[in-house]
Amino acid sequence: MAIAKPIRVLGLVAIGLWIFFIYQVFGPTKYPKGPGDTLKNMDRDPNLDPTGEPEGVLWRATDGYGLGAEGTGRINATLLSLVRNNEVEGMVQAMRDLERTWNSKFNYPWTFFNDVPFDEEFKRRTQAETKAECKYELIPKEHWDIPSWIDNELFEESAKILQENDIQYGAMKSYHQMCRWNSGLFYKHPALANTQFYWRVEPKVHFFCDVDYDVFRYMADHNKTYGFTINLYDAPESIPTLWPETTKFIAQHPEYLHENNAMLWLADSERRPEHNIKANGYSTCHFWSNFEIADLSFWRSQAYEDYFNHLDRAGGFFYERWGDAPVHSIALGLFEDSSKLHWFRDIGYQHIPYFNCPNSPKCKGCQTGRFTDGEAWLHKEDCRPNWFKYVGMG
Ligand SMILES: Nc1nc2c(ncn2[C@@H]2O[C@H](COP(=O)(O)OP(=O)(O)OP(=O)(O)O)[C@@H](O)[C@H]2O)c(=O)[nH]1
Ligand SMILES: [Mg+2]
Repeated sequence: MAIAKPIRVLGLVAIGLWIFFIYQVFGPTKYPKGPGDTLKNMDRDPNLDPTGEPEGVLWRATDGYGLGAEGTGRINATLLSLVRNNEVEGMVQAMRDLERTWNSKFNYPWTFFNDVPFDEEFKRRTQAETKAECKYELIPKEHWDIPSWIDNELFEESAKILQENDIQYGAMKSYHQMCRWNSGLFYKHPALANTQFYWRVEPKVHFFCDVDYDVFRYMADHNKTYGFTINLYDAPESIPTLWPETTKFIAQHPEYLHENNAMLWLADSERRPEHNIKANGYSTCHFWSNFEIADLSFWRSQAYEDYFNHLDRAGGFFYERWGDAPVHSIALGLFEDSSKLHWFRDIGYQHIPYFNCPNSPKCKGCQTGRFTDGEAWLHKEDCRPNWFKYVGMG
């Protein structure tokens, strides 16, 4: 029996609507888009503007930075690296860059940390790169070991989920240990007991610009707590419960919130709304901590100690892949005066695949304003525009 045409059309429309309905309910989740989700809306890089030195009195190489007793200008600070013996090549390269552009003028000591003893080759080759003193420190077992309350089976299960979500190094135990140590343990090492400031350096990073003042003195004289170069979005799948744990902590300790905090920066949901939704309220914007110049007193404060212990007990360093970058950044954004956080726009820097490239005749080998030499979509990971929006260029 032939079906009349209008009935056939109606039938087809009904089937189409049904498929559309099923897709809406069971299809991929749709997220709102924000300005940071498209490459069209990338902001002009402020690094294109000429970059000078920071304002104010600066300490120069002529102000007492000779070796040993001649180094009266130096303050209590060190260059600091957590590194493996087999990364000696990359370490030597990073040291060579930083010694050439900065430390050969100021002679700050280097302190190297490792979870196993450094071998003779590592010591010999790194010491050969600097006139300054090098110290080689073993991390105490109790600082590096996976804490007793972490369940190995649950870790293995969680690692599978991280891998399914393409979270880099998600299944690598030592990577989780490294992130935890960098978050809440490095500053407890006895070798740093009398140290106030550090500059963290990773193997294989590059420094491009001559810096002619003592950056540690700059931090001390200008009352800065933390200095950064690059600001990035994190993979929300690596930290789904970091913000919920943080809000629980704040509810228990409202007294730790600084009155001039950067909460608006942390909680932004405009630029990349999807990140905020997936990270349950955190924009995922963080200071990229493979570079950090900071005052250890902040990590040693009661607020940070309590915050780290809370996070550590929650287990996310192992069951998720909480990095020291978001952990440090959230703590700074909540407990510190945001005017004490400084963008070192004048320090040309690269850790693959991102750069901080100032516009200055002091820089070589770094294309002014270049953010990445990788795929174009990587530009979306730049969240400096948010920092500038909520806090300023400080
Ligand atoms: N001693 C030691 N150092 C480690 C270990 N895992 C990582 N590190 C160091 O910790 C720092 C961060 O590790 P990376 O492997 O560079 O991590 P990442 O920067 O997130 O990843 P990449 O993009 O591969 O550089 C580097 O300085 C490493 O040398 C470890 O198991 N032992
Ligand atoms: Mg690295």
